[in-house]
Amino acid sequence: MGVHTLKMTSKDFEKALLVNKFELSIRTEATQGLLLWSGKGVERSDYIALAIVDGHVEMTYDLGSKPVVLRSSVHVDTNRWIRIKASRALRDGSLQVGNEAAVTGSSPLRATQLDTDGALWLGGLEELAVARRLPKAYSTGFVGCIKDVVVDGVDVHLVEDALNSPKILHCSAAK
Ligand SMILES: [Ca+2]
Repeated sequence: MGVHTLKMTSKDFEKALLVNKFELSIRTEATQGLLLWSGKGVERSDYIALAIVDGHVEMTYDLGSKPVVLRSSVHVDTNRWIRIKASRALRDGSLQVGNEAAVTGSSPLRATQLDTDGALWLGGLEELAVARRLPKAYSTGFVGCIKDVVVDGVDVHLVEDALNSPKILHCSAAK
């Protein structure tokens, strides 16, 4: 379905996470746009994010020491469905797009916990101030289709689980 700034979360309280695991399929022609964001919503704090930057998927996270950016070499602005698998365990991140080998990286220094407000955003952020230090793509809403979202091994129901009332356009299944 076409997604515009969905706020997803099961419990709305602060969490300190040691592990994150996200899987989703996207279809888009956009070269820029935020796919997913989880963080504390204030400047200079922890976050983890997936975005399309110049037609490539980037995963970036900051556990409190310094941001890490993992960038896939696969072009995703092809209007074809493609699967994205992104995970982080302590300081180590992994991003796999389509059939490519996973791109990996590691956060420097000692921080190992992602401190968040418990919310997970899909397709954009309502509060964009946090994206100021990041490339413009992170403050750009995603235009395209997202389906089959799995967070920490659990299927996410984009309509039923949304906390806000986003405008959602259903993508044609035939395309
Ligand atoms: Ca932290």
